[in-house]
Amino acid sequence: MILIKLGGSIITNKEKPLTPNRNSIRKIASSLKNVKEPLVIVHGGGSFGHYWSVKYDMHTKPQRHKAKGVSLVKNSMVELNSIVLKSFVESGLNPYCLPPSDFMIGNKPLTLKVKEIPKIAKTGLIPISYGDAMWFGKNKFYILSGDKIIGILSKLLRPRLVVFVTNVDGVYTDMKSKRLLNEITGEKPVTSEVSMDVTGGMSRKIKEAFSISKTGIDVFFVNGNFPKRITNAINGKSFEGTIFRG
Ligand code: IP8
Repeated sequence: MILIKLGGSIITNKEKPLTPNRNSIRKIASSLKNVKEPLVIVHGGGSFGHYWSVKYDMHTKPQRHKAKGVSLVKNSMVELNSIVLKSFVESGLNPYCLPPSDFMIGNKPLTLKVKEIPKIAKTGLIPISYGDAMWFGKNKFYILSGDKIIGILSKLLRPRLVVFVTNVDGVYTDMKSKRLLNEITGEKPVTSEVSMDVTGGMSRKIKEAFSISKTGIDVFFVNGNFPKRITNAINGKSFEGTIFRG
């Protein structure tokens, strides 16, 4: 089984609130048609979920929040998820909507539910989950990042490999020289990034990728503007991007 994170940066236009990047979603979906292994996908919030999370000051820490904010964040993610689902159907794939509340309670995964996900993927359906505004309990809500979901699913399901798809070529040494790190084996790279994402952007991804790779799973970072790089990484061909060697 292969786990793919479609970052908000590639499936939405982060400069324009509530604007999907339909072209990228379609191109990625059609290239995934060539993957013969079961797939599980998680997508991020981009200019949908993050737009409202920033407006209503919602973060990953469970807190009391305005009902309006929770509602708008959640609805925007459902909307983005349906755009992704529709595009996958139009590309001849069989997506299966999987809200994180289906397999989480509070901020903990429901292991028995999570273990059913690969079984769904093996039937030819593609479970598609997403970062969301989640009920925590005790009148509190929190923002669950898609990257965090990737970490949870990797730990419990041990996919063959994980791919983070973003709108940049991979992990850079720094944003100034933009030198691409091809392979990361030892120390976690330090990034200096100012993020507009309430969940932490690239730093959060690197943190998750690093700890997944520490459990022996290869984690790739590729640019979704070139969907062939996704399939090349999956098929063990040479690809442009970054690998956190498992
Ligand atoms: O873009 C967060 O998911 P991410 C989604 O994967 C929301 O961090 C609701 C902001």
